[in-house]
Amino acid sequence: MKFKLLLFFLFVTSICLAEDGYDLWLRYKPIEDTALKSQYKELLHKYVANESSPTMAAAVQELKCALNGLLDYQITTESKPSGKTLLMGTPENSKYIASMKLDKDLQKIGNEGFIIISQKGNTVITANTDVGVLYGTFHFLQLVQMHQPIERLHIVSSPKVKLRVLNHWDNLDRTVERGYAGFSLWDWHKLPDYIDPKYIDYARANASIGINGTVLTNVNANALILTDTYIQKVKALADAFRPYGLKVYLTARFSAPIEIGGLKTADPLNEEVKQWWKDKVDEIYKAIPDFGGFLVKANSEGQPGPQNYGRTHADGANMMADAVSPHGGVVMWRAFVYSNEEPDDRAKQAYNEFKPLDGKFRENVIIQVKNGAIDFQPREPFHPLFGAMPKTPLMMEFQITQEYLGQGTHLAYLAEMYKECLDADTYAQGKGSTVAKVIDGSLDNHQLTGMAGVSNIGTDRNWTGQIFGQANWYCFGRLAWDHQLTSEAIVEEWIRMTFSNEPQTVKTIKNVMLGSREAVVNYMTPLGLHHMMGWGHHYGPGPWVANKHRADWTSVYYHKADKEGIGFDRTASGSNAVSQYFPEVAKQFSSLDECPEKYLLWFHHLPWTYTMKSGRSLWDELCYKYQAGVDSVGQMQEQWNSLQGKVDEERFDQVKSFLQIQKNEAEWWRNACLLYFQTFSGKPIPDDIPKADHTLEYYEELSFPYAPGH
Ligand code: GCW
Repeated sequence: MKFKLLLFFLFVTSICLAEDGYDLWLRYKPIEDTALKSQYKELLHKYVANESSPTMAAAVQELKCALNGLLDYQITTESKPSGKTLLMGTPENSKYIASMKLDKDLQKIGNEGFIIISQKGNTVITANTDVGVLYGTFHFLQLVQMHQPIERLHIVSSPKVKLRVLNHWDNLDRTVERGYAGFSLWDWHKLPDYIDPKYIDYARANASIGINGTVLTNVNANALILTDTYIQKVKALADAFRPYGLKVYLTARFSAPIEIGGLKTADPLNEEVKQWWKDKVDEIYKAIPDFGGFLVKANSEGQPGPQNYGRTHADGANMMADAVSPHGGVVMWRAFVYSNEEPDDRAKQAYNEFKPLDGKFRENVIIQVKNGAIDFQPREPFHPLFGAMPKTPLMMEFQITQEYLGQGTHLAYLAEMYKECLDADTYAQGKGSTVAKVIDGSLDNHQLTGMAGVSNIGTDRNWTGQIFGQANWYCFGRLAWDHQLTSEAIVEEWIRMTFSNEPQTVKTIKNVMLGSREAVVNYMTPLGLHHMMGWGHHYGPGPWVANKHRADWTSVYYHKADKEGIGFDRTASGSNAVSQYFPEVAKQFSSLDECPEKYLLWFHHLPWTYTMKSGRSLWDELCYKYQAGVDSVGQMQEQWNSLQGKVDEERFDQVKSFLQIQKNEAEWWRNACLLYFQTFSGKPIPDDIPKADHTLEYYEELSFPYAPGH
């Protein structure tokens, strides 16, 4: 009996302690250190704020909820500051703030930045706009969550890029293309009448990291989203998100005038077509006055576009831009274009297509370019378009969802990948012309700037399917706000808010996360290999994928392994893709001595016997890289296991199980790829690398017809 009681007690305790991840990094768990708690309490006793706007009300609500959790205390409102008061507002909505002479700082921060300053014993969170105050409030609460001192603050912060948007590849039937966290958050069938509380938490989470836009629908677009019925649903979401500074955008299917408009053509130069888009846009703005604009995938992977009518991407983009321009909207036009019919190297095609159009786009068009020239691979060199279109604003497109990085389970902290690209030097205007400077507009003096992240969010209780997926949503937002933050600084914030402030726990989780993306690169596509995943679903290894209806969707197109060697020659003797980079970069990538080994097989086809910097042959190095990836996952597991009892059971167990899946799959990648490449190299796999459990044929025959996200 006693035993049963004990079991019951243990069960109840573990339920109480369980955390399902829903709260993300906004957990607001009680601060246990009583001294710290009373320090905070002293300064956070009372607040003064004008709560008349929905955004100010949201900021105050967040403050109350957070302090209630963190300090177990209800902060009370006052009519005027009297020392040790938290003062929130703008010079417009607070006469106290207006009298504070903060003009110098306020002039620096634009429409969305914020100031947090200690003055006369009060703490002031201010901005030029209410949404700036909201961002400031979240930042302030982050400091408290991280147990930072708040007595003497002077923080002035503003975003480096203007459009900080999530791209949801969500379909109207609620499936999500390349989504591994359940179904789409948008419950279209119940909209507009039912506003799921999750929508509000989604908006809060985005606001907490400064994300200010969301493209609700898949770039492989469905024209129905532009019909009246759906516009009403989109309006309901826009209304729910508005207090949090989150604008909605939609993907526009280029052939919509035919599909839902009854026209015979979608030719962008046709007057009727132009009028149709104008009318459609007017209709949208009537319902949603702050609608953000359109994101368009055109003439890519079967999507319709201006080229169907012999027109250019500029013709198409400008036609839509003219429609949204009177309302202040923008068009984000994707440069992810390539065609099977085009004989040139796929890596060159976007540049070939877009570079000549530089300067031909309307002012409210921004070209959205993926970080690399192929497609969100675990590692790609930066896209040659960055820096190459000085007269056109370019925005970054990163993938947050892990289509090619282990999908729903693998732990891969992506700030490492984002930073690698942002910090890369294009040499467009000499040394120091980084991709980040192209993106933030400073290199070519553009005002319209942006960064998009393909969302990893779905209906799973913890939003992203795996807990560590949350870190990628988080770091995307933080880098869109400030690309100068280091990946390490961001990870520290996230860990402290998501798990714990306990130093050893922070250190251990950091160790698990910081090398995780490199581990994935090593066990999937080391040394510059790319595009070797399974057919269609992209889950698991498929270096043997060949003889399909599109050569550019096969793996052999990219690795070009043969008896002699492996790799894609993109130097002057091959496709000459290197020539699309500025000379300094082209020279580096072309030269075998200077090309970083991490990009070696991206740019060079080399013999299996080629001597690497380590002194090993290319074949041996490849084998050891795969093994290094597997070993890293083993180390991640060990580190994680040491956290048992230090992080809550539910999340501990999920991560533990997922790391085991990752380990098994890392071994699967290693075995499948090495056995396959061995058929060309003809060389032995070094003895100290564990033998594959199965034959190559076994791996080749595995099939996953129901892999999620496909
Ligand atoms: O990465 C590829 C994906 C497609 C996606 C496409 C794109 C939305 O496999 O699923 O389609 O890129 O970015 O348009």
